[in-house]
Amino acid sequence: MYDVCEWRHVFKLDPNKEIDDELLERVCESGTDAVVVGGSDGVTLENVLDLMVRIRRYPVPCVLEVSTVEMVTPGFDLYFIPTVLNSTDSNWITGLHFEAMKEYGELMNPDELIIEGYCIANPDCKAAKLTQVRKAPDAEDIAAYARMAGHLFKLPVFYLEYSGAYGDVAAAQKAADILRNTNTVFIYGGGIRTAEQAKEMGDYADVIVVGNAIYDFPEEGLKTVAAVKNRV
Ligand code: 1GP
Repeated sequence: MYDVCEWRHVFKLDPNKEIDDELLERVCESGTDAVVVGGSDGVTLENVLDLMVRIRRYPVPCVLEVSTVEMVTPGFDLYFIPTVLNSTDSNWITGLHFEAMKEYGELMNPDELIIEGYCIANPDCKAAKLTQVRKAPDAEDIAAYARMAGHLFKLPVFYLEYSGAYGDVAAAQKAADILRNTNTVFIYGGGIRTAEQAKEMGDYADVIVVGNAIYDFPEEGLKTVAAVKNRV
């Protein structure tokens, strides 16, 4: 069983985006700790399966981040299940989770399921629109959500999500301070394009997520692995 507590870096690939075999090989063999398959729109069982089979050629751990019940399929090492702590729509907090457990709960291996307490901090991103996050949480709000995840609900993961935009480093530092002596892994994602940004956020987050950069700036994106994994 893979231990997310030991991870420092993951790439998140969108099943709704094209990636050629050569770049996929470089991603999977980059030394990253895992490849997460996930996206906010255009995600189908077909494109999830297609990407999973291609990633499976490599020994890197392969994770499905579930955003719809329809995309769930066996074959991944782990399943990350977001619960959006700052959503205004209860479907994204517990509603879809209830439906999934009712329909598929008996078939799921609880050891492979990891709930992620999401705080979506970029209200302009697709995930924010989908989950009805209506305002940007400020640094104090983010600190409170980190406390909810780490101290109150004691979730395995707190995910500070700025998808598409580089986030507030001071807010990440504060979240890291709050989560330091908890069992909650602090994941940061959003707008990391360069090794410098990876290192900056990686100084605070336990794990950084790199998504769009792999498609838009692959050479820079690939350098983010060494930036956090080779930290002394
Ligand atoms: C998205 O947090 C990830 O869910 C990564 O964000 O695509 O901006 O790197 P980017």
